[in-house]
Order: sequence, then C-alpha cells, then structure tokens
Amino acid sequence: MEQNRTYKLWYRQPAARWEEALPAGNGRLGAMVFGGERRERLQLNEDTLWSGFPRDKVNYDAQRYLKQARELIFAGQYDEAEKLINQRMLGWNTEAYQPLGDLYIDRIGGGETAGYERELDLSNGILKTSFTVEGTRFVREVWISEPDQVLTVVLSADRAESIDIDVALESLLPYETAAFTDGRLTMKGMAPSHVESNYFRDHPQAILFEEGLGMRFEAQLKTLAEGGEVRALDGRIEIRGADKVVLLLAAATNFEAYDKLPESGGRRPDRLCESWLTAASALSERELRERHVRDHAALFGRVELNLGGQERAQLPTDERLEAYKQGASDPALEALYFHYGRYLLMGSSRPGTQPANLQGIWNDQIEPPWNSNYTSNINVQMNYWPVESVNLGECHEPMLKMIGELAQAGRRTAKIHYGARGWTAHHNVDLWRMTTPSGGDASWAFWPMGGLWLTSHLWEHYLFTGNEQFLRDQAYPILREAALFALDWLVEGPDGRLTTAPSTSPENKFRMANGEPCSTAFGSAMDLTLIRDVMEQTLEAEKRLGLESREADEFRSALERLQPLQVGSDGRLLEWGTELEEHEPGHRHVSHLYGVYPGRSINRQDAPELLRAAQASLEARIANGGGHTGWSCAWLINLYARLLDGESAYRFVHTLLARSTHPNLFDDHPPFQIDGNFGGTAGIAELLLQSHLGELHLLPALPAAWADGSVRGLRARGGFTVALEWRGGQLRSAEIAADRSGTVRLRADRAFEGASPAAAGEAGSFAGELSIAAGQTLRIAFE
Ligand code: FUC
Repeated sequence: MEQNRTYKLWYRQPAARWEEALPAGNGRLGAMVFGGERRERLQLNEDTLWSGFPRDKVNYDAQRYLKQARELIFAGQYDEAEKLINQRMLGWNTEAYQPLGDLYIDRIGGGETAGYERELDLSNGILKTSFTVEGTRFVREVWISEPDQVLTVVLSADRAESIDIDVALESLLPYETAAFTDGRLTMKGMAPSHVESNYFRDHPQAILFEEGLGMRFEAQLKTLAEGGEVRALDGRIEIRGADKVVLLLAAATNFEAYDKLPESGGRRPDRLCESWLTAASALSERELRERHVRDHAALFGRVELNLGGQERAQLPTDERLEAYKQGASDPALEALYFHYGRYLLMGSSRPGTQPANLQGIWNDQIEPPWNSNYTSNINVQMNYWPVESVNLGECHEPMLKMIGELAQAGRRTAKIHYGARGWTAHHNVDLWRMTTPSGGDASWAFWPMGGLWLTSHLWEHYLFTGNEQFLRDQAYPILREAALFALDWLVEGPDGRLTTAPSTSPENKFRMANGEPCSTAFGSAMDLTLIRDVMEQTLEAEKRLGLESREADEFRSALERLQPLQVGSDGRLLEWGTELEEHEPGHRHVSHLYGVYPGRSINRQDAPELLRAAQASLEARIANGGGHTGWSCAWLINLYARLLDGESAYRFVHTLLARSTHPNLFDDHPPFQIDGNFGGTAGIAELLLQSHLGELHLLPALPAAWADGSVRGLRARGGFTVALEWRGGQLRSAEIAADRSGTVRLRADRAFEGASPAAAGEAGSFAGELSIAAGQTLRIAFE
C-alpha cells in the first residue's frame, strides 16, 4: 500500500555521514539522528553551549585612526585607508558554537537486518527507524519535546524480550560519565574557554581550556524499561531482554546571560536536567508523545503548500533528490523543501531559546565552519526572512531578543570605536553578543552596519503583527538608537552631501587604478539604504506612536542631505559611492540590491529607475557566475520574486535544490550552512504572496512549473492570513482573514467575479480596496 509521504523525508539506509542524518530540535536541544542498524548515534546539541566567556573586546585604539582613514578615503587613497583599518581598527573573532556529545545505542546480538527504513515526519516532528532481524521487527522513534524539554527515544519490537542494547554518552569535549543501577546515566563536561579561528591550521593551541572560564554542561539520561534487566556497567547502561525501552534525555549548561561569567551565576545544569527528567518521567509515553505532537502540529500545521502530485514521494528522499538533479520535474519536492524550512526554523528557534545560528542548532565540530556563529552581514538575517511570512512569528522572538541585547552591548562599541551615540554591531556576533569588528580583513570585518540591518527585523515584526505595544516598548527605542548611531556615523562628503566613510559593501572588492583589489571607499549603496531605512522607520514609528524624539529634526535633515543611490555609466546600480570597477563581478553578495530585497525602497512604484538599474546589476552578477553559494542562490530567488520574474526565480529554486542541497535536504553552502534553507523557504513564499507595498499582491510571480496548486496560512503585513488556489497558472480563489478591522488593498493579475468597475485595475487585473472586520474571512472567486 502506498504511504502518504507528503511531509516525509525517508531513506532505505542509515546515514553514512552527518549530512545524511536527520535533525530533531525544540529550539534549544538538538539531535542529528543517524538511524544505524547496529549502532544508533544521536549527535547532540544544546544552543547555549559555546566556547568563551564574557570579555571586553573593544579596540580602544580604533578611534585614533578614524579621522585619518576618512581623509585617505576622500583623497582617493582607498588602499592606504584599508591598510590602516586592517592594522589598527579591527578586533578579534567570535567564539564558536560547540557540540555537546553523542548518545550511542548499540544493539547486542547478531543477525542480518532486512526491510530497513528511516524517516522524519515533518508534520509531527517524530523520527522513526525500523528494520527486521531474524523475523523480529524493531522500531526506534525519536522526538524532542518543547513543552517537556526532553529528548525521547522509544525502542520497541514485535516480539517480547527481544531488546538487548547498551546505552552510552560521549563527547568530543572533556567529560566524565557515571552510570547508576536504576538506569540513569550522566555526563558532565566543560567547554573551551576559547576557540581561535584556525582556518589555516597554523595555531598550535586553537582550542583552549581554562578552569573556571569555560562553560559547564551536563546531559542526563533516564531508562524506563518494560521487562528484562537493566544494569550499570563501566559508565554505560546495559539492557537485556526488554519488551520495550523508553530513554529520556535532558541537557543544560550553566550559561546565565551574555554578560555574566557562567561560573558566577549559580545556574546548576544537573538540577535543571533532574527537574525536567522527573517531570517527564511522571508522564506516560503516550502523554509525552501527545504533548509533543500537539505543540508541534500547532505551529507546523498552520501552513500547507501544495504544488502538485506526490508520485515521486514514493522514492527515498536521496534518490528523489538525485532524480531531480538529473532533470526530473518534482514540484512536490520543492514544496517539501519549503515545509522543511519551516520545520528547521521551529526546531532551532523557539521563544526563550538562542536564535538560529549558521547551522541552526546542529553542529558536530569544536571548530565548526565560521565558528557556526551569527553572521550579520546576510546569514543570520536570512535565517529569519521566512519567519513572519510562513506564519512562525513567535519563532522570531530569540532573534528580536538578541537584537535588544546587541543594542545594549553595542553602545560601548559605538562610543569607543567611533565616538558615536546609539549602538552598533559588525558582521559577526556570538553568544556573548560581540558587537566589535572581528579580525581579518576590512572587506568583511569593517562594517559597522550590522546593527542597522538587524533592526529591520523589529520593524518587520511590527508590520506583520501590528503590535503597537511591541513597537513602543521593544522596537522603537532600539530603532531610535540605531538611527542615532547612523546620524553620528554620517560624514560630509566632498560634494557636501552626507555619506559614510570608510565604507565597505559586504564582502566585495573593487580594483584600484593599479589593478589591486581593495574594499574600502565611501557611501556604499547598502550603507545608504540601511541608514535611510532606519531613520525613516524611526520617524514613522514616532508618527504611529504619537511621539517625537529630540533628534527627529536631525533625522529629517540628515535624510534630506543623504547621498542618493546612483546609476553607473552602464546602467547598473553603483555599489560604492563612486563608479569603481569590481574585482569579482560575480561576487556572491549582492549587498547593493538590499533595497529590492529584503528592503523595499527600490520598488516599481517609488523608484522605477533604480529598480531597472538594480535588475541590470543582478543580471551582470549572474552572468559572471553569481549565486554560487547556497545562501547567495536563495537571495536571488527573493530578488527575482520582487522583480515579479517567476521564471528566473524558479531557475534558482531549481539550482538551490539541485546544486546546493545535501541528502538530508540541508543547505550546502558548501559546507552545510542553514541560511540557504531559510532563504529558499522565504523565496518560495515571496513568489506566492507579497505585501511590502501596502497591498496584498496575490500570486505576484508564479512560475509555470507550479501551474496548479494551493497554499494556506501565509501571513501578510497588516495582520492578514491568506489562502490561495490556482489552476493552469491562474488564480482561482483567495481567502483573506484579518486580525484587525480595517481595509485591505488587493492586487491580482485576474479580474474577480463581481468586482465593481471602480475596483478594476489594468486590463484583466484587479486592484482595489475592501473592508474587512477582525476575525472575518473574505472569500473571493476569480473568473
Ligand atoms: C559570509 C559569507 C560567506 C559565509 C560566511 C558565513 O562571510 O560571505 O560566504 O556565508 O559569511
């Protein structure tokens, strides 16, 4: 019988490598489940387990050189300015996100396995591995519960007394385990006090342990066996002849807060684990499962995207992806990728947890790529691009909270590095809320705009929810202080306009007259766009809240004097404040196109010329090989969606899956980096519904490959929830539900039945305003 695999990733063999294992997570606790036949491995993470401790990273000397750097820039000596910055104005790298350990379950006894299968069901968040040994069917199920904060493994068999396993905990970090006769197992460990970025493998002591400075962690496991015997032996648990076994695992660290030394806090990971395990083991397996599924489904079930037949879902996911790479059309796989993005976001970012980092929460290395940190010149923002539109607004909370912490920590950086008011953050952030520049090269490290970009998330959260209290209490103060930083960061350029200097455009370089690459100039398009946005949003927030800050006039006059974006001699949008030849014309970042997406200031209504120039820039980037990393490809999908070019967007949806996706559907930068999953998910939503121009644009850029389909549960700015159905590439019906009473402006490229002439837009399309009451659902049928 055919199974319903609409929401499933499934395989006929265990994971041979980490990128084949399947992720589970409750935002805080994560596991990569390998599904081994003899040896099951669950690689574990806890989202506060990082190297390092809070320490002062400001570079007190930086400000000494700011004036000189500016003078060099305005004298056209960009390379000299860059040299000065590299030598004097940068800082130190972030700390690294750490792996917690591994839970191993070894099956004792011989016998060949047959009928192997493992799956992840996105709809209930349960992973299942099953196989037969000598006529006995064994099943292992794994889930990580948010309400109960434990990982559960259920081992069952269809023959009594047949479960014989050894259970052990291990870690790459220094650790000690203890096994107890009642089936408890504990692992205590310590994180490094520092992990030095070691890309060149030239540091003799890149991983440092210092007593009292590294974080402490603990994992505890509880065994609940039906039948059989449980013994504790050599630091592991032996279970023999059981009918069924439930393992409950809890983990915690002594992390207190970004600005507190863990040791000083008195937070006891052992007690935390004990209390979670005590509470969870008072529940039956059925109750635990139900509580988990209820919580999971409440979020996951809000959105449903259907892009076509599920025939190919009968193929294991790795084979299905392989067929897709070979050219098989599989829109349902694209829908699965979309749903997987939602699953991953729920799994790595829940209220109260840390935000999703470069790998979400899933990492098996002490020295992960780029420290698995929060990279804030695209990556961490991209993680949250889909969060509002795919109806996971509450999962935005960890990111919004982090922005508040960065705003506090970043005041010192603004003041000490640049003598500026307000707050700033640069391109790398970690658990300790580092806001200073990292070390390395100005092209990425010298970028005091990270804070400005981050504040856009506060504004977007407000636009999607309309929550005025959030705007007043949380968003506005942070926005205003970011705008203050912008105010003080601006300088008068040679033409009397306000600009930024030194200015980079992450992480691109131009060529000096002698052909040498250089990254620092003045007035990058991204700087100017971010500054305009944050000042306009601050003023708009004041208007909506009915207040006016002392600096409101300063913001207004700065906006008037701000250097405008420029179009170059070849019709492309200039990336820096003056026309410079790009060093790498196919560079993966497209920072100057920020105003098209995720921003909105470059749009067809307000800035059609700039939009054309942005499109020309985009095409030139792609013609030169741009979009070659996972996240970069995902950005292109969103940009083309905003350009209402569904076919070009679709080309990159296809590329993202065919070229940059691991067998477990993790994004492959390469290596694994989760931003591409999230950017791709956001892009798919953006092709179906847009709301950034004060109206709901229904099916703005539907690709031909998705001719028939439906979606429900997408969110739009203004507090709307939208369902759409289309056939033969044409919108058939729409349902719009409103959080609040008011009007909704709609745009669709089809006339709808009964539309009054006044509401009709361009030929064959509809644009109009309808009244809607809170809680009401408008149902519209199209001709
Ligand atoms: C930025 C990007 C890289 C990578 C890293 C984590 O520096 O330019 O491609 O994504 O972040």
